[in-house]
Amino acid sequence: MKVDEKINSIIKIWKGDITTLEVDAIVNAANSALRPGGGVCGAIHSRAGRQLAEECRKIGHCETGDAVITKGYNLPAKHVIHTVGPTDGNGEDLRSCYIRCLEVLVENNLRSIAFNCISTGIFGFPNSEASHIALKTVREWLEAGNNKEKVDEIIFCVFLPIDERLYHENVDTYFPKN
Ligand code: AR6
Repeated sequence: MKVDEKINSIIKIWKGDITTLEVDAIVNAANSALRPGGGVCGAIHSRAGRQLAEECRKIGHCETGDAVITKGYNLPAKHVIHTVGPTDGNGEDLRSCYIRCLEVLVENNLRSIAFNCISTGIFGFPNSEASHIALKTVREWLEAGNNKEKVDEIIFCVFLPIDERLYHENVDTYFPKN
């Protein structure tokens, strides 16, 4: 993987609560019925307020590996991009979540996004493999076409110490500095 300073300036690893981030869009690790659940989904819905659940109810459904966008309501983030990760450890579906979130971001003329570690909580995807898929997929997406000109900031929001460690260990493989 070659060094690309422009790409490196776009990505960040940040540890903490995704509901506090002032970005164009935060990613929700949703369920296919788009109902308020537990984990990061529960945290996003409680901070956003009841209107978020109402907009999700109108949308109704999201397939595994796909993504849909709503407003952010009471969140500091302007929008929420809801993606449904795999429940069965399917890496292609997890890869698709990252790609669809980025596609939905740029289709809506938005330029900053924060991902959580999709599927690695309640859905049980192995943390290490998930971190490689997240970093590799985002790198490949940024390399494609002129995608790196279309976004300003992509944050990998890690919440657990294990993910903080894995992302810091693996980031240089996909985003080498020199
Ligand atoms: N900020 C950032 N990351 C968080 C936060 C937070 N406030 N809270 C948890 N995480 P999970 P899944 C991390 O379980 O595995 C829900 O019920 C968490 O540590 O939220 O995709 C949905 O409705 C983990 O790293 O999502 C679905 O039914 C990551 O977020 C199902 O759970 C994802 O863990 C989705 O399960």
